[in-house]
Amino acid sequence: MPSVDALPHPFTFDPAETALLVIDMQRDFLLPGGFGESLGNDVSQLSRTIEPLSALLAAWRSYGLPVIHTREGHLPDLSDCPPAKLRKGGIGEQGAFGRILVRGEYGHDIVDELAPLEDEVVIDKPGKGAFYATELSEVIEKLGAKKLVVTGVTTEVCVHTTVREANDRGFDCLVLSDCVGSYFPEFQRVGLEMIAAQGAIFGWVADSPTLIAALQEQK
Ligand code: C5J
Repeated sequence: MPSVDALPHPFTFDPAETALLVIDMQRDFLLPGGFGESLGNDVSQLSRTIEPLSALLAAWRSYGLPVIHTREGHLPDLSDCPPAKLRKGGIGEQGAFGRILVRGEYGHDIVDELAPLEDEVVIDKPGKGAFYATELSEVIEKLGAKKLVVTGVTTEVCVHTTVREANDRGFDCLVLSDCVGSYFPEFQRVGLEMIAAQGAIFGWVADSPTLIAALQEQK
């Protein structure tokens, strides 16, 4: 069984029972001119994840392993958007890439480099966590996955919320430091430290070349 050199200790996994989760790699968050940048954020802190994530996807797919993508967003009538989230502004308003975080709009979709393949599941989620108000639990159960490799953006928001939700549901999660991103370098550093603290309080942390090497070694 592959073992990844991870923090706080090695992460061992059966590839046949592990799914790769790619969280919210959407144009609205990542592209210059999009929602994220309009809030004053440095999107290069997120876009640096695209290259390692592309390489990981290629490797993961080459073994025929399952990939699940998520997108944060809302129905066009915003009926699934909690009032408190709406009141903060932005959601549903016209942005550079269409209505912000609204399903079907250009900005809501995943960046071209990481486009899901036809047979890969895409989960549309109204919240920060990928389990809340989605079919993710059923999808994971159908795949027979017991562990998750987690990537995407942003580290301290949707990645953290999802990993915490997954941990509470009994899934061990390996978070890949170079394939998750925060607009804030300090949050990236501390966010990763929090995951692996106290003996993997809610997950493990490694980088993608280490995971790819572990996959190749078990060939
Ligand atoms: C945020 C996310 N940060 N995908 N969404 O609002 O982390």
